[in-house]
Amino acid sequence: AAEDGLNAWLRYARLPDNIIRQAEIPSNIVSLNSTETSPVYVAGLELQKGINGALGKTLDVTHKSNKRSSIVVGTVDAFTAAGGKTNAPELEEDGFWLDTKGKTVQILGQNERGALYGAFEYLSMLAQGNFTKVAYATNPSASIRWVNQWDNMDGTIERGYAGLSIFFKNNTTIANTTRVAEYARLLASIRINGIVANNVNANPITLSDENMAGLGKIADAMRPWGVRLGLSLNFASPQTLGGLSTFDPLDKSVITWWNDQTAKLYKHIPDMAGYLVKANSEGQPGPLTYNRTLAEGANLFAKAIKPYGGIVMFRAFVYDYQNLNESNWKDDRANAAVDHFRHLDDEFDDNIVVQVKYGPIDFQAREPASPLFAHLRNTASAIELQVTQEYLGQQCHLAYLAPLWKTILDFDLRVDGEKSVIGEDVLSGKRFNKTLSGYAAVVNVGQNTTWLGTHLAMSNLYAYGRIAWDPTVDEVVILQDWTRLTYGLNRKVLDTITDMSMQSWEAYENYTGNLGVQTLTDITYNHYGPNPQSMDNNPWGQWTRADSDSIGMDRTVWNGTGFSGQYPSEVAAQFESIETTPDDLLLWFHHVPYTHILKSGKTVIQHFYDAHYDGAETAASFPKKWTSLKGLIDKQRFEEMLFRLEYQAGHAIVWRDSIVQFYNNVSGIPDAAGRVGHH
Ligand code: GCW
Repeated sequence: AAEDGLNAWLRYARLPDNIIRQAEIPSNIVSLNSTETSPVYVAGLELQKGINGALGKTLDVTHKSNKRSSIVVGTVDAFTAAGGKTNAPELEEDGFWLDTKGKTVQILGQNERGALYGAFEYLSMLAQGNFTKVAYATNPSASIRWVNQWDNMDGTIERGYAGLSIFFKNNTTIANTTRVAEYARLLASIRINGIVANNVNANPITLSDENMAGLGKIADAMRPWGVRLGLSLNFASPQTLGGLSTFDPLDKSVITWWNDQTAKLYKHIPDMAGYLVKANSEGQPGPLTYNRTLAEGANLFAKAIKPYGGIVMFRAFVYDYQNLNESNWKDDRANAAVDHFRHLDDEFDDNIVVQVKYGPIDFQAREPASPLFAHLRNTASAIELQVTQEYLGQQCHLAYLAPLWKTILDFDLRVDGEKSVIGEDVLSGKRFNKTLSGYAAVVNVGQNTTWLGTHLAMSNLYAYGRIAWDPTVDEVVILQDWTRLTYGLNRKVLDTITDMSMQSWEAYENYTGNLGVQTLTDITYNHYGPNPQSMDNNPWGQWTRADSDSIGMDRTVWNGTGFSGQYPSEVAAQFESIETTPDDLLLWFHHVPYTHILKSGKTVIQHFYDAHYDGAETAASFPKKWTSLKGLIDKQRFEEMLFRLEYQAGHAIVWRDSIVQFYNNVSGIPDAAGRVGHH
């Protein structure tokens, strides 16, 4: 059972006989590369394993084209060099061609990684009992499709909810890389091509000689799966690790130090993907210490890594919490990213990618899209999503997040009055003609045999990969592919998991924080349970400005923090006015009385009350729905998930009661339905 968990959506469970009978599968597999560590080689083995599991057929794998009807996997170039004929069109990097129409199934990648992706695509079809004849090419929406782990060198994981690190322990790398390779296999199957394994709050000892060698082994374990390793850097390392007197990015000795470290790293990891840097944020060191710009800081690494073809992911999550003061009506952490980066758009080297959290604050249950995407016209950018449910129930609550991510990716920033949808236009690189751009997601899998700590949370990791490849694909389609691959083809299982998952994010928002006020969770410590008090007068700048009459952050230009003015004019005008701000972001942009009437016709306070009762009721329905699947899925997963859902239903009541009582006390306004308050 543990092994099933580790296989996640790559279980290849045996299909029912009546479905297997419909399958027409060639009798052998040809993998056009015989080097055991190559992606095409592992693709051959994966095809063998998957077909054996799902269809119960054992196919040989050979490495030379033959006359028989085969499943051929390889690059287009290798295929044509071996005399193969194909209708494959010109492909982009990592793209592939899948043709199941002929006697021979062609799985041909632009590169080896693409061929491997094609093999997984074919297997995904087979494992879902889908034997339709297809012939199509697919290319990624963006070249950067990475995950970030926030793993500490001591083996703990910052905001990790699934046990200890699979990469590090005792301040060094884990010698046994079995789990690392298994993770890389999962990532490859969703077309992720890079991973930063260590926390952005980076420990300088990551770069010790011993650790560099260990990182080399980690990269080796992932290479066959086409997943390249990147590393988070600590800006002060030249001083703290290197013993220099400074870490000034313009100092010659500092530049030399980083060049030397980079050269050493590339000896161990010849295909290292790049660096990730969190600078001058939440206590992390950075260039501002020396009055150098963030761009000067980023360019230091960009220049060091350029000769090796690496890139620098430079995080836009830069804010100075020591200078935030809630009594100043204009102070607003949401302004920080654009304030820091808007004037630097021409200053970054071309191998730098600014990595921007999806919203201006921090992975909240509801945020408007970061306006920074509209300002980075000449600088490559990537969006940062969070698979780990830091503010969204920490995998103890079911929350399928693709619908949340879509609110951002589908948002049209209207830059210069032109269509500028974040996913399909901006992150694809099309809108501003960029070659580098894409996606990063904080994932934080751990040693738990479910990877994320609980079974249904894995739909988020799966969905992330699918969306990074194509942000226009429907979130229900993704969810249902994942469900069939993970739980089989039973219709009731499919419908029930779809129903629960598709309600889950909205339910979570309902029983936590509504109308864009943020999650109302404990902000100072663990970001988990309800603590609306903590959402004001905290130094983190995550505020609601709740008092006895009114609530919300006034982020207008005319009277507030000016944040709405960071958007291009059409969007700015929409958010500037209460009338045109959607209800679900009202309190994000405006400070209003509790008695303010929403577009829905309810007052703000009554909406709070009703939404909390609705959300908790939805959560209460989950264990019942799940129970209806008894006997339709295996006992272990059934019981483990039921335990979580029952807990969630209870915790949703805790949330509901804490929040409604709090605002009832603060406002003194009774609940029209008489549920809240002292009776
Ligand atoms: O969401 C906050 C987290 C921190 C995290 C930080 C960041 C890694 O609470 O744990 O630090 O964001 O993204 O840098």
